[in-house]
Amino acid sequence: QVLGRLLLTGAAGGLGKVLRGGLKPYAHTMRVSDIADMPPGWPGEEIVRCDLADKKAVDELVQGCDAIVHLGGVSVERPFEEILEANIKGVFHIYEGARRHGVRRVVFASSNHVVGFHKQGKVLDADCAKRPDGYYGLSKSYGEDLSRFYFDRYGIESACLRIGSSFPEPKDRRMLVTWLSYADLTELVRCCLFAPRLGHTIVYGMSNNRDKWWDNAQAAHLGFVPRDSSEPFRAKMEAQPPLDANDPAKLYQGGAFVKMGPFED
Ligand code: NAI
Ligand code: 15L
Repeated sequence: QVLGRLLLTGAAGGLGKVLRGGLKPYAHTMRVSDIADMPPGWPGEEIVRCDLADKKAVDELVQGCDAIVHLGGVSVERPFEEILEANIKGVFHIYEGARRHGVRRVVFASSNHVVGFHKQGKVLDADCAKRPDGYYGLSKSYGEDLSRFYFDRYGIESACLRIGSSFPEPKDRRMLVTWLSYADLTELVRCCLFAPRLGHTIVYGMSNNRDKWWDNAQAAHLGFVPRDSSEPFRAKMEAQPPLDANDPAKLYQGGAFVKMGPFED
């Protein structure tokens, strides 16, 4: 299956670079966008510099696209004002553009930080209470609610990917549980783009790791089967000094994010 034109936001970022290559076989044209500079593309790519906080620019960006993979925004905990522009206004502009231009499907990069204040070891499903662990997690929680509204009101289908930790390798003990390999990320996004029925799906983005805090039973219709595992990195991660048992970064699923901020002027 191949889409006509796919919009990829956040294309200059870590995961954007991965999906810019990884999704290439699945779209005749890929419109890749970021506020940052990007290296020149290949035939079949359209490079558009765009600030997600600029409603008119995002409206033009979305026009003519058949589906959207929305990765763009601030990807770590930051002062609320920064998050408001890039993430909260940004995701609203994306969905408004989708509504206005008839885009029927969006894959939204949410985050495990929507549920970051649940205790480590507890197993969460798609219906668990949200417990955002900061302004960043709150912005992703807003994006999930917004996408639900656009599905209920306008029938725009979305997958909200509660991505764990997607990097070339896990970086610490927590990421032995939360790690999502780049290959599994690419496959997850592919499944979301082409599932016959997506509706509004919440799915946790994790590889087939030994220990699990998340249950994707409610996303079975995606047909996503993670192939990789963090296990080959276990010895290296367990050689790192352990955190104190009472450290909030050790107690909560969100790890160190739960103790970032507040940000004073
Ligand atoms: P990243 O920070 O490397 O990439 C984000 C991109 O968004 C950057 O290229 C940045 O320039 C762009 N951006 C920021 N503000 C913008 C604005 N106002 N307008 C347009 N573009 C803007 O982050 P990464 O790791 O690639 O993550 C991609 C997405 O996945 C993000 O939404 C992040 O929150 C989410 N995510 C990533 C995880 C990970 O482990 N890498 C885990 C959970 C969620
Ligand atoms: C995220 O949401 C961040 O974007 C990423 O940088 C990681 O810190 C990840 O979560 C994580 O929780 O490990």
